[in-house]
Amino acid sequence: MALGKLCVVGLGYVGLPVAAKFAEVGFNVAGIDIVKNKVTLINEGKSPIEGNEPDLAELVAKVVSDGSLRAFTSYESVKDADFVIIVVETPFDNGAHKPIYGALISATKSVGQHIKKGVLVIIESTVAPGTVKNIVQPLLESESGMVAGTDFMLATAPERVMPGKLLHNLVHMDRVVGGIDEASTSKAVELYKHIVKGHLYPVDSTTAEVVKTVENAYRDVQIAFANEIALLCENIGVDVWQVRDLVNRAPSRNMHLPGAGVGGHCLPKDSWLLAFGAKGKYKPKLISLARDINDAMPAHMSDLCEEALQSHNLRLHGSNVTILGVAYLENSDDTRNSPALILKQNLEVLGINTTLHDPHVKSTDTFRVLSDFEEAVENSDCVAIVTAHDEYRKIDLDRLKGLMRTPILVDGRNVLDPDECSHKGFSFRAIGRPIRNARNH
Ligand code: SAJ
Repeated sequence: MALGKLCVVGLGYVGLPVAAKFAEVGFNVAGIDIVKNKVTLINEGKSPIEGNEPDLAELVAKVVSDGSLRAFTSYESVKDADFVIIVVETPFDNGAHKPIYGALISATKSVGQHIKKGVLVIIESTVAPGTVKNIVQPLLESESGMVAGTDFMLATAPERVMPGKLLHNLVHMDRVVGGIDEASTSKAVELYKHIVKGHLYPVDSTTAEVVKTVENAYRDVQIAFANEIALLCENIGVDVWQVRDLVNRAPSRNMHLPGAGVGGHCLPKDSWLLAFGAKGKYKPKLISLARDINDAMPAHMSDLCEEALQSHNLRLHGSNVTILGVAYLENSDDTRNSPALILKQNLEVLGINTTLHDPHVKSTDTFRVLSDFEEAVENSDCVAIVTAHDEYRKIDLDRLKGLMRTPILVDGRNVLDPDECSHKGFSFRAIGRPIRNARNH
């Protein structure tokens, strides 16, 4: 006898693992997604999620073959669901300074039109504080004609996934669960106990929304601090990595990693979602400045490339720069808010020819990515490392120098050893490190 009927709306890198996990423990799960070929693939027992996700493909195959997970494009299955989890994308429109809730609103409306009395609806998407109470609840009530808290329950349980650890984080991370009332909160905690081994913290829905966005705003500010220190170190002429190592030996210091930029599906938007929740009554200074500092790092990489090319008396126009790493995170294929694509734009505005390389990312209709390293660096005047893929830690510098037209390296992720690069005859630039020219090595 199934533990109950559960729907998951949105079968992405969060929704599919959630659906598979609930199916594995004994729920009868219906996944819903608007993308037809994703639904088809899942019903064939295959995971549409690329990249290295331990155990996910096997789990999807297992629960589809034993019939506990089925995927649909229609919302019909919501009708007899005891639980409905909505986990669709909630990006932020930086121009209009507001969340883009199109997917959330259409999913919520469709769910509202199909839910039965007594259902528990859960929002796992990261949303601005107040969204569950002020947007999701009224929508569900108007579409269903029912009253939240009386006829159905509503909660939010923000996800804490990370590419490469989707299933692991889902099961082991502690989690906040926030209902619109006590009954919703405890029903949601009871549900997640089936799949979460981490601690479940019961709160109200708005507190849960704030916790989620603050935990990422916190990380973004920490990274911005590291980036600002790197820029100071460059201009003072000391090595930020040595500074960071020694600072972090002081008690309760944890300086993060300076780098070529902050990409991904969380950090670039969650600070703005948090700020939006304050409805303009308080405009944050620190977290918005941190966003500006982090968003300026790809441009700083461009400045480093430009200065290095000019130190070799090269005209920028017609120079060739190879960008290593298009994924926003090492050893991942996820290109959301990729700093490399911003760097590419900055360089091309200067008339520089750019080549993208990434061992995990495939070309799309908007950008071409090479997977062959030697092809990507051949005849290059400057190789810029933007993502710390493991492959880039094993570069044969002698071979590289032989393939390049001008021996310039710009390291945005502390992947290379500056002394070795200088010794091998490269001009070397890096975020947070003093300039080294080939001639004075
Ligand atoms: N980055 C730095 N310096 C750092 C850490 C990260 O420049 O010290 C850059 C990364 O290169 C990347 C971006 O920031 O471009 C984001 O990196 P991330 O490690 O935060 O990875 P995300 O974006 O996948 O973050 C997720 C978040 N999880 C959720 O929102 C559910 C975040 O809260 C987690 O802390 C992070 O995973 C994690 O560490 O698991």
